[in-house]
Amino acid sequence: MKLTAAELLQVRMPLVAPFETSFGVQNERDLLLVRVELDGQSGWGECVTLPDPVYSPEFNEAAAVTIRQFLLPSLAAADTLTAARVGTILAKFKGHRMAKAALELAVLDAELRVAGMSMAAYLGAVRDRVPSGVSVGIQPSIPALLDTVQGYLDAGYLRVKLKIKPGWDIEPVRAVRERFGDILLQVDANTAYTLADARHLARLDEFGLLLIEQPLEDEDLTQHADLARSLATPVCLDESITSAKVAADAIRLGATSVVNIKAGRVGGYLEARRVHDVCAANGVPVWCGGMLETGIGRAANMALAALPGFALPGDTSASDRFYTHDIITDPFVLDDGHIAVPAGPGLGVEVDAEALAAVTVSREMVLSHQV
Ligand code: NPG
Repeated sequence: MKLTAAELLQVRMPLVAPFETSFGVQNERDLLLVRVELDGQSGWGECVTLPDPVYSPEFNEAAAVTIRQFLLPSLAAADTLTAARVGTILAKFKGHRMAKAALELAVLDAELRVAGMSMAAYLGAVRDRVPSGVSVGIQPSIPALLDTVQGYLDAGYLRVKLKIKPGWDIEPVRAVRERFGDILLQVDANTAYTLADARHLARLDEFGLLLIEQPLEDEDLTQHADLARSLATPVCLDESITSAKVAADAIRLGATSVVNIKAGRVGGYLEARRVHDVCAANGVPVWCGGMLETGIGRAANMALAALPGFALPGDTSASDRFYTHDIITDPFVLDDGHIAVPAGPGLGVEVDAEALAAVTVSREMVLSHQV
């Protein structure tokens, strides 16, 4: 197949409530969508960058430039384009994994729609529904936190992840554990601590958490290994794991005993599957992370989370966890704590043109040539 057209969209989706992490508060989700045409067949991809480089070095404007100036021209020059070739074609460009992942997903969607195959089947999914967890941002107070968690448990979420940072860690976790008893509970620090906090973080051990996610800086693999030795709570890496190779290194070092897989962070769903495979080969359980995706990225995450190694509920929540109006015709809903994995061709979801237009800030044809 040949890339015949590509479009870049900036969208701004209002969030149902502010989402606060150790790197800031989001009131809306600004992100990029890409639509490609392969021999005339449309495919959609989502770029999970944020407006600022606070979670990873990538950010929206940089991703747009990278896609326009480097990535799309290279893909357009390929005579035979398939998702499996995207990574190799783009390998000469360093980094920019989220931008690459968005394009690979769009190509894969188009390719699978032509083939009549679902993304779940393509990746090797073994389930038709996935257990759903929810990520709870830093709240203004402990009573507000308890109310928020109560709401999610009432909705049926099977696992709760609390965002933590220095000053908002031991007491919120204690309060949730005391109020809600034996729920599946984990915490996410988004790199907010240093190894000097090891004794403080060990105070979380008494709460029987599933894991503590990314306590230290992205590059601190050895320090995560040191920290892991001083905690009973399992350490799970997110930001640090940028490829299957890094996952293998982190496991070997003892820096991580559980892995959060996000396709954007590792350069695409095919590399995400390789991370899954490396972890499975080492007996390391994985779960699917989330980046406040629209229905497009969410559909792809559900397919990924249906692979056999995804042993823990992921941040694979329903569309209404973040958005009143998703941009797909059938938003993801929670059913008995689970979300159905799309079974139709490609992503298996359809973009709702009107809903998309309502949140589109700009839309530009980046590539359109005669074949
Ligand atoms: O359910 O989509 C979701 C959000 C899960 O907490 C979540 N994501 O650090 O994992 C994270 C965090 C995040 C969101 C990070 C957006 C970066 C951007």
